[in-house]
Amino acid sequence: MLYPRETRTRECKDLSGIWHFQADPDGHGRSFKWFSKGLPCPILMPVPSSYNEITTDPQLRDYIGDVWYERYFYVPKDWSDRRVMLRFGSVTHSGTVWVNGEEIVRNKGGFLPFEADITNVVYYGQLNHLVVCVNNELSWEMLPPGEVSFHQDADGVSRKDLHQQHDFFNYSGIHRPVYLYTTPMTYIEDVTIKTSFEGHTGFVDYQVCISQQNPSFLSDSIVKVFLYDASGNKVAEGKGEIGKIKVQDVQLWNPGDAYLYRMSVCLYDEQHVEVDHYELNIGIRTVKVEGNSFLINGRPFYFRGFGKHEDMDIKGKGFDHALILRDFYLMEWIGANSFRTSHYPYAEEVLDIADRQGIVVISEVPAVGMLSKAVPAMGELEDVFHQEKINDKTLEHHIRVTRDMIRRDKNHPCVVMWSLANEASTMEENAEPYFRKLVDETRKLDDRPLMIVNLMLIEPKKCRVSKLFDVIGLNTYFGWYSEMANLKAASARLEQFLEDWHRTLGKPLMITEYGVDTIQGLHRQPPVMYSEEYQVSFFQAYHQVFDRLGYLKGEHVWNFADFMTKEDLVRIDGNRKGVFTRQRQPKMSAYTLKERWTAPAEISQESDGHGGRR
Ligand code: GCB
Repeated sequence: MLYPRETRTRECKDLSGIWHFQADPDGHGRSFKWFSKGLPCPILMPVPSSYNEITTDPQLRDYIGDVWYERYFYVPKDWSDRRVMLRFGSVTHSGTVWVNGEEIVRNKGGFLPFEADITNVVYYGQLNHLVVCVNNELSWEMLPPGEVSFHQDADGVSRKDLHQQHDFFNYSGIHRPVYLYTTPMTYIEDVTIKTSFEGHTGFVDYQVCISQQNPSFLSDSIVKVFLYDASGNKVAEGKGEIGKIKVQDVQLWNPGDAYLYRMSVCLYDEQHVEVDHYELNIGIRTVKVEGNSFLINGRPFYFRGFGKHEDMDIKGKGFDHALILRDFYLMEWIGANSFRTSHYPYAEEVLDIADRQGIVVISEVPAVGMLSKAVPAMGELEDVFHQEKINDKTLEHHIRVTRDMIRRDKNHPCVVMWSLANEASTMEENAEPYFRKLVDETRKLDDRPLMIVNLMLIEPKKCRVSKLFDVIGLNTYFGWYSEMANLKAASARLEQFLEDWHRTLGKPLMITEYGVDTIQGLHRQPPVMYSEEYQVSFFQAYHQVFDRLGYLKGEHVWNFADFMTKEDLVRIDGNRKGVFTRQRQPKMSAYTLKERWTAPAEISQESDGHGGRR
């Protein structure tokens, strides 16, 4: 799916701003036709943003059910000869959209874009009425899974509760930008590229998909592709809908040293008049798992960085360029070279910046909480892969969101791997056919390595699923959820645990999570749990083990920054495992990581500046 961009033939209007908003606890909206009559008692709400913490209303913070958004917009008169599209970056978790009273699209899944063709629904040169009904309920047939129940309030009113297994707040609303954009009537629908190189020559295999609206036009149309270097010089070109272009003296996209070419795709009619034009940045690089190595451009890569969240004060999961850039500058400052989009695909704009900054990304689908416990490292697990919980419908949805994520992100050089689940109950018998089907379907779509992220409670011999994947992520909390306050015992457990996985699987392993809750400003010497000193000691203890073992492919700390969760005894105003506070200021441990991740002696020769660690 192409990101909406302005080009020579396309225009774009950002509908971000203040919209009308109304919660609908009694479910009146549909029966009273709010989609055509308008919202009866709206308040003001920013878009994009989560709605939960904008007002002071406690009911809205924890609200479960339908809410409605509304605004008016103009479509310029001169757009009447084009195709007009309405695109939502994400609506969490489900959305139904009406324009001028007509339903135009429904979407399920809160972390990927969806769009609708509204060419024939809008009034040109006049005001148009846009209404969106957003629902934040979860079920076992969605990702992340969840369950809605009802309770009676003291005032006798029945309200909905959401039971969720994942550890982040159920922020809801229109989270990412809403765009109105045009394409010509016959248009470039999709572009797919694959890159490679041999010696100093780069190759870009491309495939351009043209809309099927006008078959007679198609037979005579011509596609041309031009590649420009970073200084704007044309370096290569190709002709036809499918082709391979050669780039002499190629400059590769490397972690920490991003080089982007601009690809310009042009569609001409039989008179050689340009009909459509689209542009994207591409990076030429290869990714491969070979034996026990993770190779970028043929050289071993060691992941240093974080599991993150899209999360901030007030806006919740609302898109914010300032916050995104702050995070990238902090990652650069601390010496991180990568992050995982735990636990859902992030806004595509984040990937654009990672492409430009040379930060490596593991993109994850929202498959989190596919197990029976909220704080996963504690307690016994019950089976969830069965008819009443994770079933064929869940799998269908899982495959669909994986496909949508790949369709959106496939051309980003920063994305080097797909993570298909975080901490699923993979020791269950039924988990194996589920993940086998998912992996088979995913491999048909893209050849990037596939990762699964495992729960520390599951022993390697009992995991029925890891064998299907190329890279295994391990989430490890010895010294926090077990071996509490005993880092010696924690190190021993960690070492034993990793050795066990290494021996059993013989596949590349990386630590996808390790961390401890830490209250900024709480200092204790000797270190005690929740103090900044304990977080530092915990990282030091883990790093000694990682370095002693030497075979890990990476270390991703949990978490980049403190983030909001649902309320819980072990969640003090959210999850405090951040190395940075929620306001993006460093805790003590940030300096420990910075020292480790920026120390020149720590960069292995073998990886040639990729940031490898022996
Ligand atoms: C995990 C989960 C993550 C939690 C984290 C924690 O294993 O993957 O979503 O936030 O543990 O802090 O408990």
